[in-house]
Formats: sequence, structure tokens, C-alpha cells
Amino acid sequence: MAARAFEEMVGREHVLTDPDLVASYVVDWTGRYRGHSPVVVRPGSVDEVAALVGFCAAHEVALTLQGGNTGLVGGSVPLRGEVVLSLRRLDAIGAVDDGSGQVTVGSGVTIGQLQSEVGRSGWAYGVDLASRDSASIGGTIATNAGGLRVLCYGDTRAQVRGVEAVLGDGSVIAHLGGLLKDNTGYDLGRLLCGSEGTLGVVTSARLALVHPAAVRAVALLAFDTVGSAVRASAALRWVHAGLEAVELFLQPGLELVCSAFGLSAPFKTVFGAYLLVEAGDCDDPTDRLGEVVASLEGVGDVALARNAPQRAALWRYREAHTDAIARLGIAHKLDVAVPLGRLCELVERVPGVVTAAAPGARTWLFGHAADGNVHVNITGVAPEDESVDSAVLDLVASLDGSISAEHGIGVAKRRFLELSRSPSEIAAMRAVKAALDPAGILNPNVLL
Ligand code: 2HG
Ligand code: ZN
Repeated sequence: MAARAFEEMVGREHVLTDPDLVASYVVDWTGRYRGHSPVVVRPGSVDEVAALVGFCAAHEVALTLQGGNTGLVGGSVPLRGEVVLSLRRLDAIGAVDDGSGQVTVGSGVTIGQLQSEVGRSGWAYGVDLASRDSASIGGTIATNAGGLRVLCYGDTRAQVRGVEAVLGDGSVIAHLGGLLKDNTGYDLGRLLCGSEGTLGVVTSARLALVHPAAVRAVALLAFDTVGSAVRASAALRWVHAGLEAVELFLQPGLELVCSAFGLSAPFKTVFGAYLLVEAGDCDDPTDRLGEVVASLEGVGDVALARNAPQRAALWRYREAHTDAIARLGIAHKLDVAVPLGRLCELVERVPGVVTAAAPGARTWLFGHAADGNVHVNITGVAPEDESVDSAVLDLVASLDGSISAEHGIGVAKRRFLELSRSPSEIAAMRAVKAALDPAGILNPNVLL
């Protein structure tokens, strides 16, 4: 019985078989994906992970890898009774190397824990997300998470200087030296970024840190039309140095957030679209941001934060979208990207496409405007009905977009992968998978 063998490897208290304890590990954050599992194993070191994976490869026991379980595409759910491999106990944070601006962290550390730990010595981690207090470093590497500051610092792959990971046969690859130049063949660490747990189990990572801006300015800009908001988001990129975020949301989402959390509306008038803009600098960038905003076309009103509580209040209108939508029931979450020149067309056409596929559905659109990335959330459709997903993703493909900008493919978009990847690319991915996970035990329901 595998559970007995696991107990010998990681200790009895770290092997969960009680259904009440297992329950929270078999359903995803959205509630759209629910599976089942006989056992959750919680190793505490890379050696324990290696022993576990080696055992599972030898006995053909499939594993579902799980970090903070905050993914939105069902990638960490044991849909076919897989053993859950929880990495949350790998939570060590090394000392910051001030010379290189790097740190080595265990994959179970949350983004929030890392931010507060490195913040003590004046550093920050470039990836930030609304789910920062649950999302883990390992999970965000596996999904190559983007988040709120991709515009400024890039995605997770851009922060990774090396990883330690256990491959599908139980062997360990470790490249955590953090050399600033290191051209010695395949970059295995970055290959694991976005591999969604299908190639290896990330146990630690060497991450680049950033110097956070000394002073920040946040403004909420209101526009009559999506078109003017999108044009302004493109213009902002080029006219404002130090821009960290340009986030889009629309009037229905703002109203939903305000009513869900009892917030007052930011403006007296109702507008069509909003941009939340944040800039950082060594001197107060508020006046400069105000000047730049004044030069933009189509701005109907502006709320400029003057202090930290006001900044947080403006951010809340954007960050609370996910929680507000979750209160309406299980949403279909389609995280897509298109070329910036087609963003307006996407935002304008999606609601019609959704209504045509599912007449009773509601569409909620928000996202990272400067990255061409929109989160299409759809409520009022049965979780298992994929017709609306199919209609929206077809539209995205027709606009030369990607069916996953930052959340990954998971199980939710697996059958749509060929909309974004060619047969040769998928064949190459399968070849890599077969080489690194020959028994096919790592996240078998995900991606391919
Ligand atoms: C965000 O940008 C996250 O807030 C979640 O990526 C998006 O809930 C979503 O669809
Ligand atoms: Zn996002």
C-alpha cells in the first residue's frame, strides 16, 4: 500500500488519508474542478520529494502537484484519483545576497511571505498577485505566473535564475548558483517555468529581486469608452518611465465590486471603462503622473491617491474583482491575450460572443491592459458546459491571440491547446515530457 511507503519516507504525520483532511486538497479555488484522492503526501525536503517521486515512477503511481492551490485552470486537482503531492512544507527562505540581488527560496513559500521577508532588507520580488498570501513560489513557477507588475518586471520566468527540481524518474537537478552569466546549454530552470508540473517538481528556486520604488503614485482614470481606455493604456507605456501597472476594468465590474464589498463609487458619474495606473520613482511621481494623465485623450475624470490608504482603496476596485465574481457562483475563467492593437476589438466583441453561445450568461472583463491581457469571466453557465469557452477562445485565436496569457492551460484549456500551438510545437512538447517524465506520472491530466 503506497500510503505506508509514503509514511516511511516523510513521517506518518505528513501523510493524510482522513477524507476530512484530504477534502481541501481535491477541489480548486474556483470550485469548478473537483476530484478525489486516497492520500495527500507532504514532504519536507528535496530528498523526500526525490524518494517519493522515484517510488511513484517505479510503481506507476500518478501524482498531482500542489502548492497554494490558487490556480484558476484546474491544474492542481487530482481529477482521476492521483496522489496529491503538497509542497507547502518546503518553506525555507535563504539570506538575501545583496551583491547579486538574489535569494534562494523553497517552493512552498508564498509570494506574500517572500515579499515581507526580503522587504526587511530593502528588496522586493518582481511578481505580485492578488492571491499573494496563498500562491506559492513553486506554483507560480509551474504556471509562469504574471500578475500586476509584468509591465515593469516581466513574468515569473524573468525572475528565475535557477531551480532545484525532481524530475519524473526521481532524479534531482539543481542549479542554484545564481551566476549572472551562465551559457552552459539548455536552461532547464526556465523550461520548468510554465511547464505546469508536467516535467518536474520544483523544490527550490534562485530568484532575482528588485529594488522597489521609494515613492509611488496611483491614479484611477475614467473613460467613456473602452476604445479610449485601451488607447490611453498603450500611450501610457511610452510616455511614463517607471510605470508599474496599467489595469483595466469596466463599469459592470466596478458596480459589482462596490455592491459586494460595500464600497462607495470612485466618481460621481458613471463611465464605461477605467484604468488603474501605478508609477514608482525615487522622488514623488504624483505630479508627473498627473501631467501625463492630463496629456491623454478621452479621460473623463481622475482620482489621484495622495497617501497609502488612498492608494490601497483605488487598488481594491481592481483587485476585488475575482472575489466579487466568485460570490455569483462558479465562473468560467478565460485568461487571454491579444496583440495590443486588437485589445479594444476583443473587449467589445466578447460579450456578444458569450451571449450568442449562452444567452443567460454574464460577462465580466478586466485585466492587465498594458500586457494585452484580459480576464474574461463568465457567470451563469453550468461548470461543465464548454460551449462558451470554445466560442471565446475561437474569437481570441482569430485575433492572433493566446488562449492563456498567465494562468496556464491546466485541465480547463487542454482541449483548446491547438488554437495557440501548432502540431509541431505540441509534438516537441510531448517529446520533452517523455524525456523528463518517462513514466508519465507528473500531473497527467494537465496541459498535454
Ligand atoms: C488577476 O489578475 C488574476 O486578478 C485573477 O489573474 C483573474 O479572476 C481572474 O480571472
Ligand atoms: Zn491576472
